[in-house]
Amino acid sequence: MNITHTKLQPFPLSPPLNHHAFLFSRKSFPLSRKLKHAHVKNSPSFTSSLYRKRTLLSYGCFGISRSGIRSSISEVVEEEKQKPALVKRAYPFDEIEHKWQRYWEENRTFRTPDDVDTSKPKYYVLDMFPYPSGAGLHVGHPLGYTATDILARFKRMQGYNVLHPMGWDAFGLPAEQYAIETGTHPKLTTLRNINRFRSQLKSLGFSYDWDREISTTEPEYYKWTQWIFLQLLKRGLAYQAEVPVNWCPALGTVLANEEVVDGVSERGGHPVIRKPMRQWMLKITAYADRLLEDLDELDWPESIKEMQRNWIGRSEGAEVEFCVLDSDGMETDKKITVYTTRPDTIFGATYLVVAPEYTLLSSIVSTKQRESVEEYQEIASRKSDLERTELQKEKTGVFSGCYAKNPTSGEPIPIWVADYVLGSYGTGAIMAVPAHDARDHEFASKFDIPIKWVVTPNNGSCIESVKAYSGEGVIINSSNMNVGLDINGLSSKEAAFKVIEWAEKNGKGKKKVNYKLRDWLFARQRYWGEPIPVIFLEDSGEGIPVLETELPLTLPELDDFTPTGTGEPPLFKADSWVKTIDPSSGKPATRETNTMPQWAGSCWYYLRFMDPKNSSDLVDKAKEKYWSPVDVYVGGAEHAVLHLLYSRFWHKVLYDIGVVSTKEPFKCVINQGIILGEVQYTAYKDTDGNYISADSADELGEYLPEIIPEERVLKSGEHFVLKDNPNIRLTARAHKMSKSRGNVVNPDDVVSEYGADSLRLYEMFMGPFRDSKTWNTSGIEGVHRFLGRTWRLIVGSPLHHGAFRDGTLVTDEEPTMEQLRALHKCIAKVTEEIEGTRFNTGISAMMEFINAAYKWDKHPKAIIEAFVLLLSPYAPHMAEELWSRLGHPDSIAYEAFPKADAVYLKESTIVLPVQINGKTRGTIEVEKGCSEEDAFTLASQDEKLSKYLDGKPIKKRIYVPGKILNVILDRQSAKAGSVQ
Ligand code: ANZ
Repeated sequence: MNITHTKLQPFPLSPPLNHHAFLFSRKSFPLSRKLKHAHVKNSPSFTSSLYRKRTLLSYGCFGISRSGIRSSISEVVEEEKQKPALVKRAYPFDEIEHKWQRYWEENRTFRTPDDVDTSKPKYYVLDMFPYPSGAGLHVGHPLGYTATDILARFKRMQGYNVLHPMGWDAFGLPAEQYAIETGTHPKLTTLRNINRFRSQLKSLGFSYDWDREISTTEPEYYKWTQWIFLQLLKRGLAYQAEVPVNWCPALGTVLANEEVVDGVSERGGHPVIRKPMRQWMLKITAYADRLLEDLDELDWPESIKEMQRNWIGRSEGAEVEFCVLDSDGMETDKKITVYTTRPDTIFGATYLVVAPEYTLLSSIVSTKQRESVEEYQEIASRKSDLERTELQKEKTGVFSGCYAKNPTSGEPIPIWVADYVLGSYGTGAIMAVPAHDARDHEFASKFDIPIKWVVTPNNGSCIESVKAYSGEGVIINSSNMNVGLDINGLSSKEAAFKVIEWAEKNGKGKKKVNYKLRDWLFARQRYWGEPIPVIFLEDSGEGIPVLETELPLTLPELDDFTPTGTGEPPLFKADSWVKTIDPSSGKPATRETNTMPQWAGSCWYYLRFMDPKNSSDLVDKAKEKYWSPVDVYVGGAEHAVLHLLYSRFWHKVLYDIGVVSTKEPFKCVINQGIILGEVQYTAYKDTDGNYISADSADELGEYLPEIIPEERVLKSGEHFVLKDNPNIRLTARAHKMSKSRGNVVNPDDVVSEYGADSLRLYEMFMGPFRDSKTWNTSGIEGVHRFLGRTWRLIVGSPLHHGAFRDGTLVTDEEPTMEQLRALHKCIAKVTEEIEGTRFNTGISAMMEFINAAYKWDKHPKAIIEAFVLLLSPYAPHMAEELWSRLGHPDSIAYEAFPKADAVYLKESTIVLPVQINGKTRGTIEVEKGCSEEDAFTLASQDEKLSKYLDGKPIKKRIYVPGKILNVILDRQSAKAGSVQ
């Protein structure tokens, strides 16, 4: 196939976001007061039993009645006196966690076989795979990963075949920048980072099928990324165009949008200009309608769907031609076609604006204005689209020296050049209607251009004002019978329709649908990316796709990653790789030296997980059919648009060519909330060093802020104040975790301090999964205590030497009704909350259960086993250990998840008010269908009621089942009795 360098103008309107913005530093975990306390508690001088006592007592918050605690407090205090100090944690999580991680690894417990029994239902739960940054894992990662892990484990236990894989989105800028700075090959950096990420993830006990691990940087993987590119090329969906890029002359390189800050390079602060360069583009616009329509059927957050709709930005309007006039005011054969969504306002178009990069501009500009126009073009070339279109930005522009004719009014109107019109949208030219468009109004006012009012609000009020009226209404001042058009008195909608009809009839224009969506700029002038599989014949420059049989086209080794200085990508330096021969003609050729953007590899990785080792196909058809679509896809909201839109686009192309069987890749998408750093308290001081209360000044910015440690802070009502001076109010704010603020929490530190199960549980317990949440170290202590309590309930207290006994304390008794009720209530709640991804409230249910269980004398095995099963998706290490101690030789991972039995969920007792002589004296708890006799017996046994009834003669009893028991005493015979 031939590829020629065509000259096309589209380019993305908005800068691509940094795909995986997980570039957090690995900073040492800031020891909060609470954590330091934990260190004290861990010190050998602190006795085990004292710690246990503290832990038990501190569980007041879970509502335990002390009398119900199996080991009473007095026993604990006794133990405390007798035993040496050895135990240093709530339960031996470190031994347990390593042991079970090893077990899972050795037994490949979470391996999803290649040939699963497809008669069983499937569940594909996927995390947005990370960019393995040098900073290692951040506590934000495990939030989503724990949620998906709970879902994966839960579904396995419900009998589903579960696909729960993990991999690395490992091409990208940071590794390349690091290579430029240190000379370390990106391959090495990437491998090192991947190893670190993998071991961190394993230390959190996630049940990934590690046999399916993939990295976008592996040739076996990117062979298929390149293959997809060739399919796009075959279908005309990949093409080349001259598009403006960020060119930094001083650095001699093209910069990514994220490397340009305020018009200068992030590194070195050198000026950056927009310069047209040959680029690969993908025609995502060809799929705009389908990408829009198919959103409706997805179970995604409404906010993401709306963002995608806005990004695609479908608008309906018209293209209308304006004829360019010569210096004598005569019509020429040059035409300017504008795109407008308001054809109803056409009589009010008092000037035209063309973008500075408008291709026809140089052919219409007058000699007198040429110099100023070129100067203006040069300045505009340095601005980003975002800067140009900012509403608040003062409008700039220059007259082209030339006029066009308004086809409806017949009047000559000036043609201006202004950068608030973008070359990449619509036709790059607009009809400006200053009376009804705010930007046009501002521009016309500034440059003294006439403003003509053509729409009046429906109430007919006078509209001429200092501001544009941009609403719809009734058309005025819009009739010209010379051209056969009169829209006066029509509504905006009717008028728009009539203008389009008129334009189509008179060959002046047509109806037009436009999209904000731009074609996707699919080339980077970078080394660390997938090579684009195309060669160019040296003689003709003709582009030829690399044969599919030659894929993967591997990235050549390179020692020098620095820019070439000419704008050619670094791959240009790999001379022997670049120079090649076209296999079909035998002619000398050169390879494409641009690489693919980081988005490429992440567009289709979810498919490869279904069949990661397949060397002859991207994915086996039957496997794809079984596993597609992804049932739940969890990740950050920062990928709401680009990643999710690009992968939907590729998926649709793959659907069209029969590689995939579903129209959409991700059935349900969930965004986890952001984790903000621990709350920071700030006090403010004036220039004399005196504290100023935060509520006493409007503008705190003038004062000197001072971070106040938590131990110096007191909560006073809704506010926080200085402990030693409560008149001074502080500000309390949680900030995004960042290296510069020093509030980054490292999961490794939390794991070594409290264990992975505690971290998992804490991240789920922090608040609703989708909300942003504030990190709070004392919160981990809370869930850690809960796990410790669970452990001690089942295994018992530590022995005198600090170790825990083998086995458990469970008994073989039949469970009581009360126990069964508590258990089934917990099963129902935990199940419902996992299914609804409300993990925090699922944990509360388990905490309630443990509180209830502490009141029981005996803990039947049947009850405890079921609880351990419930706990296992959340705290899998502890659950495995307890399960094995309960006598089960196999992993808990595939045991059936308990089912709530409705019998135990019915509330069968009621509270019955008891009256004595018509006066309510107390209540009794009775079975729903309780007889009068039983109710009376219970009332007479009740401590409070018995004193009214004891030995007293009864005249009659009034009993309304389920409502009331009224006992009328016989006063007469009581009196008579007393006389006798
Ligand atoms: C005349 C007019 C009158 C307009 C009026 C608006 C209000 P959306 O909805 O975003 O598609 N426009 C067209 N091309 C443009 C470009 N390349 N750069 C900047 N602005 C451009 O917006 C379409 C409207 O935005 C068009 O309708 C055009 O201004 C402007 F009372 O035309 B309108």
